[in-house]
Amino acid sequence: MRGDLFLLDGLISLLWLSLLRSAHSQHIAEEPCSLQILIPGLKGDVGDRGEKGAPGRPGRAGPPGETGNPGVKGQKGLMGRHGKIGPIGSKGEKGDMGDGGPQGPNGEPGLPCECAPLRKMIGEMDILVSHLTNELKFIKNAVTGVKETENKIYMLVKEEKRYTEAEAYCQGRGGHLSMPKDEASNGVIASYISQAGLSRVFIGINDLDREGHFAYVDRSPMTTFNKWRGGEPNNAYDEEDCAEMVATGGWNDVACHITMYFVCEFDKDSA
Ligand SMILES: [Ca+2]
Ligand SMILES: [Ca+2]
Repeated sequence: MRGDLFLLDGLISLLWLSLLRSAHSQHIAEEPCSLQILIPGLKGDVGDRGEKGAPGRPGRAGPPGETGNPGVKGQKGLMGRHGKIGPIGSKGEKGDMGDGGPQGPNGEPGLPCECAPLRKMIGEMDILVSHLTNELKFIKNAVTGVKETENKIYMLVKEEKRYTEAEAYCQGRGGHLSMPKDEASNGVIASYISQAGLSRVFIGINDLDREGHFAYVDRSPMTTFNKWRGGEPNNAYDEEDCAEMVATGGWNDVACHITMYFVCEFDKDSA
């Protein structure tokens, strides 16, 4: 409104100025009322209300609120399931020995012992056990391998025995110490010795009956065949009445009381 009044004052001043000019020069302006006056029109009616604007941008996040009061504690839960069984613990130390208990009542009186027959029976059983043990060794030896020719079976016994014990051992099983009577049987026994990794064994030859006259242990005479090594038999120290075979197959007279492994022979007919 103040602006409008200001504009109106300006326009009135201009009008007066124009009237003064027309009084000075009438030849120029014969119709002074034809001057146009610029006055604003009346104010228009109020316009229609505009449409609703687009939603504004979201405001900034507000400051954090104050911490709330602590809640009431809940009720105790139900018991959980059993856990898995743990590993076995280490064994504890042995406890101290307990005190001895009270003495028990006396037993019933025993029957009078007839000990002599029992002792005899026990002694016989001991002998039987010993015999069976020896048989088992024999079978073990047999299982480990025997040698054979057309008529004989040879078995190396890896038990060190004296000559007479060795012969008794072989006789106890139906044979004799081996008695090589030809090249073939001598070779079989020799290969047996060398294959076993041995150097010597007793064989069934001796001059126990007559010094210097060797015969087989079954008292059969020696024929033309022999395998004495060079210089043997020499009856060394005047005590060599038995015989051994070395791995090469040669014979040597030796003392009968020394011990060594031996080879038994069995006839196939009686085996
Ligand atoms: Ca002799
Ligand atoms: Ca000798």
